Amino acid sequence: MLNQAMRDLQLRNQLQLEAALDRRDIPAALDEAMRYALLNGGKRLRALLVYAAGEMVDANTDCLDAVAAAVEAIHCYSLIHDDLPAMDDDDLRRGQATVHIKYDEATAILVGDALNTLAFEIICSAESTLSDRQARLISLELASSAGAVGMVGGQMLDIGATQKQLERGELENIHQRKTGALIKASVLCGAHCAETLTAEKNQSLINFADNLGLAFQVVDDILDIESSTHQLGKPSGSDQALGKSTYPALIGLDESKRLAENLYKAAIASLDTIGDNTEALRHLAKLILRRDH
Ligand code: GRG
Repeated sequence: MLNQAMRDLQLRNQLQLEAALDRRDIPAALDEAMRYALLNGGKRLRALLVYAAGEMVDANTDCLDAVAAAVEAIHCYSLIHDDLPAMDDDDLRRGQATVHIKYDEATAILVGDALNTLAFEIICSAESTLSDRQARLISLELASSAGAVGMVGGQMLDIGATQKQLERGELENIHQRKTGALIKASVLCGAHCAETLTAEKNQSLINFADNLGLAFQVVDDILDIESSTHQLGKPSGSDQALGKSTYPALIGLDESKRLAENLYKAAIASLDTIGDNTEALRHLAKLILRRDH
């Protein structure tokens, strides 16, 4: 389903991440583990969302490169910490041993910390492509979506909800924060790379990203049941094994599929009000809905 342009952007993002590590004098053991985690696979969907939102506003590609690399660094950190024994305790990610299995827990914690801060170094050192205002806006968006109000807060709620029966609103709140927030930030930060969006179009983009972010997590819940460990590159069925609250557990598999479809349609309807240059965002939204891993 990925077209050639998207494969090119995945590669571009990979090279940007590699260059960000190459440019820094990182202690050898940390450098090796960061490369192991960051440069080995991943669908790079968040980077693709950055480029797609940037295409919509005709943004400068160098600016998008920095934002896409930053977003993937934060995402990778979150996966490494999520896999730790104190959290989901997983031993497989992106088809390979998780960082704490390959190395050790201390290394995994430090790789996560280093990737999280690397993201902001990348944004703040891109002075030739980002204005100070853009760097501030993008840093704020990334920090708030990844931090206590967003992803970290969602993870905390998720841990607290283990083995509990949640109301639908509570589950939506967790999913929006834990996964939706960074997906939304990817779209909005891509658009921040140009300053051409009207307030009305910006709101439509927010609506698109909110719906897409939630759709992503609903699909993830479904895949955890329907896909194999081999397809996912991480253990399938782990949500149920860990007593996690998911949409299929709460509303059933068929209703979850209908919900994902409806969220996708709502996302696309928001793009309809934006108009031009939204093809890449539409394509990615469909990819997120129809993905099998
Ligand atoms: C530890 C602060 C902290 C947060 C963790 C993101 C997250 C919060 C937990 C990950 C748990 C998980 C598997 C959630 C499902 C949604 C998700 C983020 C899936 C992984 O994203 P993909 O499918 O992964 O885009 P790739 O490997 O393709 O980049």
